[in-house]
Amino acid sequence: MIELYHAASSVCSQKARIALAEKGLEWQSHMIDLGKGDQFAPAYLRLNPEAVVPTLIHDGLVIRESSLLCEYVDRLSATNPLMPRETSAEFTTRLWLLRCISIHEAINSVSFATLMRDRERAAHTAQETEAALARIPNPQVRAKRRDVFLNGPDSVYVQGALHVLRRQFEDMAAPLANSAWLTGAEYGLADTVLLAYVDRLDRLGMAGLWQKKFPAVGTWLAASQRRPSYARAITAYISPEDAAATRKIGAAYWPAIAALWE
Ligand SMILES: N[C@@H](CCC(=O)N[C@@H](CS)C(=O)NCC(=O)O)C(=O)O
Repeated sequence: MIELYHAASSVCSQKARIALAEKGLEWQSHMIDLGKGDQFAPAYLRLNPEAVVPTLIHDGLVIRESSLLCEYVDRLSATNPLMPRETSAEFTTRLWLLRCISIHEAINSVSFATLMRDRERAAHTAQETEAALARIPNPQVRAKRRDVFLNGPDSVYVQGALHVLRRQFEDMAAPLANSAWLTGAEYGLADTVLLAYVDRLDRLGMAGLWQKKFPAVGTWLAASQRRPSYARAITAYISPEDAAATRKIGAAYWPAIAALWE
């Protein structure tokens, strides 16, 4: 049996659900409410000591790290193989899997400096926010979260994020000039693991990051969003009200982000 501990709108959880949907696998859901602090429950910390989602359990094996988890899921069935067989495409994919760690951090920085910052301020006092930050196990993660909440788009973490994203879009746009998907004519694991990150920026109304300079990324995003896996793994978990609220907050921050991008 496949069990997935995940959160509704977390990008890494979306990634895991996309892979499961692409493979057509059945799985048992364990929802973790990150806002309520479910990730700090002792039983969950035993599975994932850094208090993050997703975590997958299969036949007693605990898999953390969403990219690794997607690769593992790909191996569970022969249906719709996602890892390319050809060596060069396989290693291009492997590089994207590694780069997802810094891409995740970039998306996390942009999200927490904008959307999550406003949500946090609306829902909690400064003291409550400090108490929540104190529960984050890694002091570096805690320091970053505090900085983006305090400085918003002026945070150095946002500048670092935009550096990573520019490289990501450049390196996506190059192959997409010649093929529909990142590793060729066939949809693959690189497409699977990058979708949720680009989609988050799209949902924040920040498509201006690629529209002018990297339009092929927009074409790829639209094609990815048309796949049935997108509706099952992402849209199904976000209410229209939540989607509208996300876009509204993102739009308010967009001029500050756009000024850093030019
Ligand atoms: N590199 C990890 C990152 C995991 C991660 O940071 N997940 C976020 C959600 S996307 C999380 O659980 N954050 C906990 C929190 O916000 O308290 C992965 O890809 O699985």
